[in-house]
Amino acid sequence: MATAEQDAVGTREEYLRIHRLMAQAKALDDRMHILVKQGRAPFVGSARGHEGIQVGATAALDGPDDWLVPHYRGLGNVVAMGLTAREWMLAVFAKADDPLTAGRNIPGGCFGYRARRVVTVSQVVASWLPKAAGMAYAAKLLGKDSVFLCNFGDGATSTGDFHEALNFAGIHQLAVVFVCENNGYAISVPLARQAGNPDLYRRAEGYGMPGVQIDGSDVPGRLRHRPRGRPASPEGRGADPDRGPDPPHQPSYLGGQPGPLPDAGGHCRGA
Ligand SMILES: Cc1ncc(C[n+]2csc(CCOP(=O)(O)OP(=O)(O)O)c2C)c(N)n1
Ligand SMILES: [Mg+2]
Repeated sequence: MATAEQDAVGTREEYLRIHRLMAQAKALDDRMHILVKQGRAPFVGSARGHEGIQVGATAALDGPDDWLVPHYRGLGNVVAMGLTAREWMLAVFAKADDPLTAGRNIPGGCFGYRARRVVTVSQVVASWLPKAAGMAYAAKLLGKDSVFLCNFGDGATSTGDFHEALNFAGIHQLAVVFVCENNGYAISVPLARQAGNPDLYRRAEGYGMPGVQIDGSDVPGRLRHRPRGRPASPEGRGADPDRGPDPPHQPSYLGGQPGPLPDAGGHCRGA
């Protein structure tokens, strides 16, 4: 899309880092498809087409107490949090040294990684959204300067958990960034069968939080919507004259469109 015409909002180093992370996530994801076809891996919840929105959003999560609350499709997110290819493969091949689940779960299905500030992800669609709001509430009560990045799909927006989480975050003005990765399908169910209004980002207003729609492949656009307007480095926090001071706590909602998955209809083998 019109990425090349966007004003640069990040530094050269930041763009290079993001590009490297996106390439790493894509390479790992491609390898997963190969391993599944070879019968050597049981499952891939593919992040294909989601690399931009996942890495772009996560790369802006730069505080020492910031946490990722990922989607089961969030390989790009966890790579951006520092997960290495070796660590991922230890999980895929169910090795005891697997730092995600000690080799006890389907790859990418249900895992957490405390050392990298990755909260445990679940396969139960949208169940992690209230968790993100609850953790942000705890952080607020404890006076912590934490931001929680919570990613989910378009199908998750038709669950009760979605409503409860955003409602709670809006009431308490919690530091959660809800990112909807809208790939147009919940397995085989198209968005038109999930939502009467396809502009999912507009729901944010109803919960008392700002909502924006962004092109999921537009990484500069993503950086423009950093969590709480944070600049790239901890040293630079609060120093950006264009963004003004950060509010202590404020939820926000990004309705991203990463572009359709090539095989969005097939979930378990290569979706
Ligand atoms: C509560 C619940 N209902 C149904 C399922 C089966 N299921 C797994 S993925 C999925 C679709 C989710 O779609 P979406 O939120 O758009 O995420 P995507 O997979 O497209 O990234 C469903 C219905 C589930 N895992 N959990
Ligand atoms: Mg979807």
